Amino acid sequence: MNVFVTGASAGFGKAIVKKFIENEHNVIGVARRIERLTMLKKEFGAHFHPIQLDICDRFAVQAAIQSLPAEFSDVEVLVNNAGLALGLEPAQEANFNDWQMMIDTNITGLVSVTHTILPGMVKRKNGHIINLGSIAGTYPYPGGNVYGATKAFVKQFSLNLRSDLAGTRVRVTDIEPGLCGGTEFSTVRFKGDQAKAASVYKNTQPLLPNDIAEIVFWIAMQPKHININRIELMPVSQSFSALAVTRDHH
Ligand code: 8X3
Repeated sequence: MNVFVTGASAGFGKAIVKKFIENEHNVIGVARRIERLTMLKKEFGAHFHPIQLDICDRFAVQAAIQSLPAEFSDVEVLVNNAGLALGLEPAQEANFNDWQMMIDTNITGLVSVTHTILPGMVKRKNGHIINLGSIAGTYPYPGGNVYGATKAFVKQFSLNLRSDLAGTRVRVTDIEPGLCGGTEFSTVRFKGDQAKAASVYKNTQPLLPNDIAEIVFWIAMQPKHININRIELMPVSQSFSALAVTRDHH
């Protein structure tokens, strides 16, 4: 099977690549950082095809996918994993460039890769798009503003794709994880502030990239007549809290 993974060089992406390679599939791994891709190529060998690419560059996405070597060109599983959160400030204090970057990557990048790969899947009557959403796309939290909204887009886009793809045999799944450690997610969100990033996971046992990779693989390995629409998971140490009530003091 040919599996196309964005954000392949670290975190969930790297774990997903590893899982499929270990199970003797071919993986096309997309990432921006060439030195990391080179290391992955050394680690994974002939079954791994690295592409250095920023998924925000729509024309580069099209060119790269159109020029895939023949043995990698029929993509059966697309894992739209690349994405990021930037900042946790309330909306009125947020940096607009952070918002733009999240929209560019989590929405525009994801739809541009999907738009390029999907027609081939439909033509071959064989394909599975697995999107990485988030619990943030369902549950609002302070500072989640645009990040959560991009993940709500991913969720609804996934469900809407299913509507359009009725009768094509192409499957679509949205995976919605909660607190997950062992990735660059929080370091990126807090712009390299390691202490702040670490505090997110302090005294908890978060989900780990391998947990996500196992689930992605399980979803992709379901018999062809089964579509997992959405799957939401959290570590046991994460749960829900009450709605906020503001009280006036006279
Ligand atoms: C990552 C989970 O809780 O940081 O999407 O939004 S959370």
